[in-house]
This record gives sequence, structure tokens and C-alpha cells, in this order.
Amino acid sequence: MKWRNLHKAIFCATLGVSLTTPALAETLEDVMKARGLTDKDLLAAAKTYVPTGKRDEFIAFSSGGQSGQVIVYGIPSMRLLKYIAVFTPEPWQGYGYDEESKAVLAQGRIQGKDITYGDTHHPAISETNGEYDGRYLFINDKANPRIALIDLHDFETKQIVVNPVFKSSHGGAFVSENTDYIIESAQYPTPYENTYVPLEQFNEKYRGGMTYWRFNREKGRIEPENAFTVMAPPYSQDLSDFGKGPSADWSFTNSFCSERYVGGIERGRPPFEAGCSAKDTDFLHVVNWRKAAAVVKAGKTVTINNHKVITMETAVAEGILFLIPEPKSPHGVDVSPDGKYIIVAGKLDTHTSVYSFEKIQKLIADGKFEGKDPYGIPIIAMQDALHTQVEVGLGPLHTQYGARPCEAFTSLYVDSMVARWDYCEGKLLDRISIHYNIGHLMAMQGDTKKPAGKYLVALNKLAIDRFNPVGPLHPQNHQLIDISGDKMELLYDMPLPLGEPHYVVAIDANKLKPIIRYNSGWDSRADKESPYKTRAGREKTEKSPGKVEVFGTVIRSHITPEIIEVEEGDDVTLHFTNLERAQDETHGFALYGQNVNLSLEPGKTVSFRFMADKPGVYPYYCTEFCSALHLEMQGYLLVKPKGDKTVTDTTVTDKVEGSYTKANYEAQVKQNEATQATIDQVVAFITSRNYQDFPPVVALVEDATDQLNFAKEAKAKAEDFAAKEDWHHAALWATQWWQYQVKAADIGLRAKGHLEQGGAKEVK
Ligand code: K7E
Ligand code: CUA
Repeated sequence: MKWRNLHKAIFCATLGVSLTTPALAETLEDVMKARGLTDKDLLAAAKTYVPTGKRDEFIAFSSGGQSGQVIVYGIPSMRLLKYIAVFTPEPWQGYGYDEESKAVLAQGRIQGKDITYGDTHHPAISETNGEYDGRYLFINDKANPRIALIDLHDFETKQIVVNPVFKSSHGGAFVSENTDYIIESAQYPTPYENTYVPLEQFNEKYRGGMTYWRFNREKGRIEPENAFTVMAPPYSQDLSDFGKGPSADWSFTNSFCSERYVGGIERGRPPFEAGCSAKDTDFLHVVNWRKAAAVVKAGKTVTINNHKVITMETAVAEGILFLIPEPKSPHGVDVSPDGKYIIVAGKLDTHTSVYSFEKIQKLIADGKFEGKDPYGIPIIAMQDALHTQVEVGLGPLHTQYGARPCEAFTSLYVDSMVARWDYCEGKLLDRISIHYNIGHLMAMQGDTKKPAGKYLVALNKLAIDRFNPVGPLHPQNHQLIDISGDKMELLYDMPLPLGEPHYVVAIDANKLKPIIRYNSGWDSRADKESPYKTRAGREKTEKSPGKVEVFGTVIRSHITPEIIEVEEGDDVTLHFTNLERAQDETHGFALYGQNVNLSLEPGKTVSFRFMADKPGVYPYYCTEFCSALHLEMQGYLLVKPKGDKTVTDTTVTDKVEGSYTKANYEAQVKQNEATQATIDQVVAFITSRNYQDFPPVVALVEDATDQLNFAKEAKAKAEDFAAKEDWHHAALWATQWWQYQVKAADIGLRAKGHLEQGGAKEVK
């Protein structure tokens, strides 16, 4: 029995349950036995399990790899929360289907071509004083050198900028400590101009470089007109990082082919991989971006493709660009939280190399260089700039930082391990095996000035046998590791079924403050009031020869208009505004045969334009199960043949519905009066509490008030028809009056529940 009590103690202690909890029908021991769980499993489960209704401590933003999206999940539960559509159309969010988001995607066109995917690698959260501020997220596209901006107030992509001089880019997005700039370095060297240059001119005409995108925080947008590029030799620049604190004015970018090797097996040459790893070292590029920005301001740039470029000659003359050898085939370059060290990991070296920023500065100030590269860029001797080197294992790639002083974690691709080590003392502390072949790793806020420790995620390149098989294409595996103790402990495997994520960033969940609804009539993609905003009761259809424009609304449970008539060949634009205020009352809009699915979150206005080129009947409906009468949230688009003069006769459709009697009307009114009594009770409860102190309840009350006003209008119409003894219409409107009451009651009950759970107080 001792054994069983131990488990109970562990379980209860970690879950904060009292030992006197009444016995469950099934004991913990039974479950463990049945499922073959060990003590260790139980502890891991208790550390990661987030009970129903509870939330995660950290929010992770993961690259979605080739899916061109961002994946959001919670830590420690590893529950998926959202995919954010970025470079790729995504119908659930209406992204790439409504005209407003098509305009965002169109910003990412490359030389006039639509690019409908991205190869996302590195997300970066905006920073203030070197700490995540939770306002914006940036992510790069390696295949088509682009940076996207996501506003974390609504988790939507707002902007895509295309690099004007590179043809691929890897070392982005990383932000300076106050998000003045976002860096994006080139990867594969190419000519800056969009022209053909033979490979024989590689050394002379092909170039790498680092682009610095200016970010305007007030506007919340990247300013391409204020971006600039520091030209660099064709060394295949790789990852980058900005300095922090003492090194904040500098940025660091490494490179993996300073051999400037050009492969071509079909030309009888040894392949790229042989030529690019021939030398023992490559070059760390050290850039004074603050000085570079001043040089740009002083006009000492050349203009290529309408973009300001600092040439290598200028960079050397102005003391902007320096090189330091770094060990074989480097990959990650990561600045320590205190900004004093720059850690580089070389894939083909077993060490991490810790460079001292202070030493680098002194060497530059003293003009102490070991020589120049073929382009005249001064080279600082590696031994002079190194603080220490630590043997961590095979295939070191990326480094993150923990909450303890001098604590670093480095991923070991070849060893399939994570190494924990001390970068001040230069000693290895601990290692843990992962499954399998880790790429990036990520500690909570582990690339900021204030790492939060606690957890680490290993982003493994291979899953192999870790999950139920799903065919030859495997999911990726993000493994959660507990780093709070002296020994690292593996806690959880999460399959990620969307592309190959490269890097993740995780922020304290309390730092995120997303909205729950938009201001009414909001164009979320441009973040301004939509010119097509439509209020309740102001829906209209404007027709001119060859053109139809509909200004409609959606609210539980109808789309207005419910019938749209156009003529064959008409250019049709639909605008819809979601009138809801209640949390999570999203409506969708899908229309037969036009490749459209719109997402209308509360307050949002979206548009869709298409050519009505084929006569026919096109049903449309709401795609979100939004109320008990969701299926009735429908309508018809009628495309009449050209020249069709049939006049719409509503009496015919009325007859289709059948006829209602006085008795029907009176029965409905009776039901409505009973419903009203219920509503009055709920209203009395809410108004007797301090509901004004609960913003979500205030929103619900506003919403319910709207519905009650609609109910009042429908009631008046019903009574009008009743006065005229038109029982058919009187009964129909009485039913509609009841529909509004039901919605008001539903919202009211939700508000009441919220107040009860929130411990609202009675007021006099
Ligand atoms: Cu895959 Cu940062 Cu693009 Cu390393 S990167 S793994
Ligand atoms: Cu709106 Cu279903």
C-alpha cells in the first residue's frame, strides 16, 4: 500500500489536491497499471496538464515552415491555439479570399507574380528595452525574401515587404532592442539587379548583405522607404542577431560559404557541399547598424532597385563592417542576455565559440586586424576576439538562454541532444537526449534580456517512430523539456502537422492583450474603419449598368440581404459587416461556385468581388455554427439571364410558405409574452449587480439591447398587420419578434453566468 500512497502523494501534491479528496471509483493506481505509466510519466503529466478551463503560462509562436503560416500554442500544455495566415491563403480566416486580405497578400508579389506560399523560418516578437512587449510579430520567408508583420492585438497579418535586392534570405527576422529595425540577411548570393549575370562573375557581381527594415511603432508598420542594405561579399550569409545593452548598436551575421564556391556537378565540378566546407573557418559579420543608419541619413548610399545600399567600400571607410573567422560551417549566432557575448555554433565543429563584445570593440578601436578579405574588409583575429570555446557535442546549431546567470542551451543536431552549459566559466553542465536530430531549440523568452527559464522546446527535424504513423510525410516533433531543476527532464512530445517549423519564440501569456471584437465596421487588414461599414437597418444594394454593389450585414441568424438579384455579366461586390458585439460570435459566408469563404468576426467588415458570368441559382450561407438557427442563416444569389425582364412577385413566394391564421398569431404572442417575463428576470438580475465592472458583460448587455430593439421593431410590425387583420404577416412577424427575444435571452443568460462566476456584487 505504500506504493499506492506515494503515487497519490505525488499526484495530489503536483496538482494541489487535498489528500482527503473522496475516493474516485477508479484509482490512480488502476489507471497507471492499465496504461503502463511510470512515476516519471505521472510527474511529467502533472507538470504539463492544464485542467479544463485553465490557461497556459506561456504562448509560443512557431514558424510554420513551408506552410507559410505561424502556429500558436500554449506551454506547458502544448495545446494548439491557432494558425495565423501569413504568406499563404487560409479559408477559415478568410485570408486570401476577402478583398481586404488579398490586398495584403498582393504586397508580397515578386516581380509582378503572385506567390501563394512562404518558407517561414524565424518569428520575432517586438521588443522594448530588449524585452518582449507583446505588440507585434515578424516572420521571414526564406524562399522569396520577404518579411511579414503580424499585429498581436488581433493576431492578423497586416503587411508583407519584399526585399528589393536579395533573391533569398535566411537571417531574419530579428529585432533590435527597441524594434527600430528588423534585420534580414541574404542567403544565396545573387546579383542585386534583377538581371542575368553568368556564374563566372560570381566573385565580382554576386553579392550577399544585410537589410535593415525600419519599423515605425507609432504607425505599426515597416517603412520600406526607410530601409537600407549593407552590401557584403558573396559568402552565403546565414543567421543574424542584434546586440543588446552594451552591444545594442551592433548586429551580427554569420556565413557558411566564405569559400565563394560555386558547384555544378553537371559541369564536372565537386558539389556545393564539398566546396563550401573546404576551409576551416567562415566569417562572422560584425556591423555597426547605428552608424550605418547615420551614413544612410548622410546620403552616402547608392540606389539599386529604388533601395538605398551602402557599398562595401563605404562600409569599410566608415567603420561599419568587420569580419571575424568562425569555426567550420557555422549556423546560429546568438547574443547573450547581458549583451556581452556573441555565441556561434559551427555545425562541423564540436565547440560553441563565445566571442567577447568588449574585446571586439577594443580591437576595432585599436585598429588591430589580422588582415583584409579580398573586398578590403578588415578581419579581426579569432583568437583575439574569443572569450572561450566549449566542447558541447556533435553538430551544435542554435543557442538559447536560461534564467540562471551565464546559463546557455545549445542544440546538437548530430548527437540529437541539448547541452546546458555556462558561457562565462566555459563549462558543460548537463545534456539530454531528444528524438531526433534537433534543429532550433527555444527557452521561454530565451533570446531576450530577461529569459524566463522553466521550459525549453526542442524543435526536432525527424519524428520517425514517435507518433502513430500517418504515411511517408511525418509531422514535426516539438519536445517540451523541464529546465527548472539541475537535471533537464523530458516532459512531452507534440506533433506539429503543418510544415517544418524552424524557430519558435515564447512569451509570458500575461504580456499579450488581444482584443475580443473589432470596433463596428472595421477593416481589420488595413486596421481602419471600412468605407463599406453598414449599420443595422441601413443595408442597401446599389445598381448601375453592369455593376451591383451590396452593403449587407450579418447577425444571429440572418444575412441581410437574403436575396440578391443580379444580371448575367454583372460585376458584383458584396460587403458584409458583422453587427455582433458578443465574444466569439463569428459568422462565415460561403457562396456556391465562386471560391469564397469569408470570416466575419464581431465588428468586422469584409468584401468580396466576382463576375456573375453564368446565369443560375447560387445559395449562400453562414459557415460558423452561430446559433440554434444557424442553418437558417442563408440566402440566394440569383443570376438572371441577360435581358430577363421577369418582375419579382413576392406574393408568390409568400404562398409557398403557406398561410397563417389568427389563432397562430395569438399563440405566438402568448409565447412571446412568457419569453419576455424570463428576459425581464435576467435583466433584473444583471442590473442589480455591478455589471459595469465586467467589460465582457457590458459588451453582452449592449448586444442584448440591440436584439431587444430589433424585437420591438418586429413586434410593432406584427401588431400593425394584426390591426389590418392580415394574420399571415402578423404571425410571421410575431415569430421574428420571438427570434430576437430568444437571442436576447441567450446573450442575457451568458452575461448572468459570467457575473455569477466572476463573483459580481449586488448594488442598490
Ligand atoms: Cu532551420 Cu534557423 Cu532556418 Cu537552423 S534554421 S535548424
Ligand atoms: Cu452565423 Cu451561422
